[in-house]
Amino acid sequence: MRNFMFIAGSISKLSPTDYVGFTFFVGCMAMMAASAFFFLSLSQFDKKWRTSVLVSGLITFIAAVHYFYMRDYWTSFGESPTFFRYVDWVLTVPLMCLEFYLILKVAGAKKSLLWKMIIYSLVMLITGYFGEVIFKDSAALWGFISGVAYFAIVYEIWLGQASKLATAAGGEIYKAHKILCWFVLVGWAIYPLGYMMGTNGWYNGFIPTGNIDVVYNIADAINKIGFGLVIYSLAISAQKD
Ligand SMILES: *C/C=C(C)/C=C/C=C(C)/C=C/C1=C(C)CCCC1(C)C
Repeated sequence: MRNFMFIAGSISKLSPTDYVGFTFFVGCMAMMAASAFFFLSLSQFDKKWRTSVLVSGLITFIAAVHYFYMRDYWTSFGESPTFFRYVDWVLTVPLMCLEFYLILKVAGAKKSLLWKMIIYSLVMLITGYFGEVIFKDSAALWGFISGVAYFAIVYEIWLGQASKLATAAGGEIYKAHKILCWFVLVGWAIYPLGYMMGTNGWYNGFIPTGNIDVVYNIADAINKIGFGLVIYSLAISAQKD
């Protein structure tokens, strides 16, 4: 009994009134469930689609592990686990760029497209981290630079090379690409809103205040699981052709 109590005591407790901690907890469970779903579905796909679905599972799995630690960090210290958050993003966002490349490969996507998107995403995240953690006094400036990199990604997939490849591919690939484009334009736009809630800048007057972690947690669930499901449905429908 004593040992048990020791173990229970050493795991930081989630208070029933801690709604922020609750979103970390639910986020962790949702990411774990999604990973199991994607991994267990792998054997039904042929080689061509297996990699894409595998990457969907890796994205939610990496997030599940980070959410496990972020929940504990939040309940232990009552502070935003910003470092873990950005480590998670630096791993998962490039994997989401990889998903675009993987589905467009059949239409002749080149490695250079993949690298371009990965570099944009890293610039977006590293400058975001600078503004949120290291150079807080100039958060608005770093957020702006990050926003430019974000729009470079939006441009690339909606109007640039990636969009031309999707049009050339046509059919199910075109449809899936379009849905992923909407995720990036609308779902990813939640993040800069969270950033503006949590940092000081000219925007403070008209951005509602609230908990930044709740915003990021909701955005992660929508984007990581949603993205994976789009890839999963594409794999299902494309396999029938
Ligand atoms: C799974 C995690 C995802 C899809 C994370 C995406 C993160 C962003 C799109 C973050 C964007 C930001 C800006 C556009 C400006 C302010 C700083 C950031 C990093 C929050």
